[in-house]
Amino acid sequence: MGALEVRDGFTELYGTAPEGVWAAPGRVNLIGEHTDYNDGFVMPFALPHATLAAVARRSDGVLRLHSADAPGAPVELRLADLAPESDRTWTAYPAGVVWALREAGHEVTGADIHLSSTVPTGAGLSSSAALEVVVALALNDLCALGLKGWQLARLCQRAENVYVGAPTGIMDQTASACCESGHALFLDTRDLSQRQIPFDLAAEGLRLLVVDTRVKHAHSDGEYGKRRTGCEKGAALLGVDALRDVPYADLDATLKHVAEDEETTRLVRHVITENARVERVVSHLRSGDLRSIGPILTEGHTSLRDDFRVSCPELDLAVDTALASGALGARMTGGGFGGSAIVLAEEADIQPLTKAIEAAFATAGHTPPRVFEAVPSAGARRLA
Ligand code: GAF
Repeated sequence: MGALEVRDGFTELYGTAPEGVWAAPGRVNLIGEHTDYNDGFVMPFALPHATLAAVARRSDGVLRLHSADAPGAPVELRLADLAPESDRTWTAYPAGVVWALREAGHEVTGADIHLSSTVPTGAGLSSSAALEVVVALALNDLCALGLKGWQLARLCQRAENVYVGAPTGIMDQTASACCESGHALFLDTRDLSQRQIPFDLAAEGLRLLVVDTRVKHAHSDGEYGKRRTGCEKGAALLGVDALRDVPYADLDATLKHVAEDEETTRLVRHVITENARVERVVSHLRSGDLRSIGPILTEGHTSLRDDFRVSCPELDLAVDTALASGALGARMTGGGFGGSAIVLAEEADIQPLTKAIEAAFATAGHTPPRVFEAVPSAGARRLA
């Protein structure tokens, strides 16, 4: 759905035109998984798939929310009644953003919002962050709050952690708010310092596929939180603020230190090696050597599967089939437990590779995957 349709949808619903239309994208994470809540490095890029919001301010303390993807009348909420963990439906994400803005002292007095999204939900492609960021950006513009992208990302993370009750890191919201077309975002999640790294696959004759396994995942489920707690335990045992503080050069000595605790050993090893993988990928991209990142992506998958244990049979099948069919590298992306894998491949190999993955899923009796090409696209912006 384009900006005009969302604008018209708003007018039809609320009987008056919106003040503007905004967009915020979903993301793919190239490398740096489960590092963001360890103060580590990540490297996402924005998808062309985005959530659009047509918005108009109100001054009566009422928030009305409607989504083209959830038919029915708008949901009407009173700002004074917004309370953490009071809502288990999709409206918790936009309402949580309004709550977080007001909690931070920003003057938001109400809004009418109509949304429409092309970001697949539950696919590990940050549909929640896109929904949060588009609302935050619209209100930032309309209420002249003057917040920068990284500040909006922090507020959206707070909405998700406290209001929705999902203990996620900061990567997805920052990716949606700050990514740029044709680039991957090298982000230090400790201080949110960022570098835009040119990432032009087509110019090198390469393609990156997303394989949505259609196995739904949810971050508020316990497994994500358990990994997070396990990493915190590892940091405490090692006497550091966060696992980010352990240099890769100290890997062996560090693992000896926690060797008696098998689970902590695995979690710590993943985070330390994954941070190093991000730095290796950045260095290859800086020298224009895109093909060399393939094996690093695959190493990342092995680490997520065996050490962090967040993969699933469908993700492993997508990765293994892609590699057996000539991919340069492949890995699961996002939180895991379902969701999507990414595949880096030569342009000429894309069609046979896609067919091989579809055939492997059919043979295994899995739901057919949704396979599409990911092109690094623009971050959140005003459309109209
Ligand atoms: C999810 C979370 F939302 C992110 O913060 C991040 O931890 C990711 O899983 C794993 O890298 O997308």
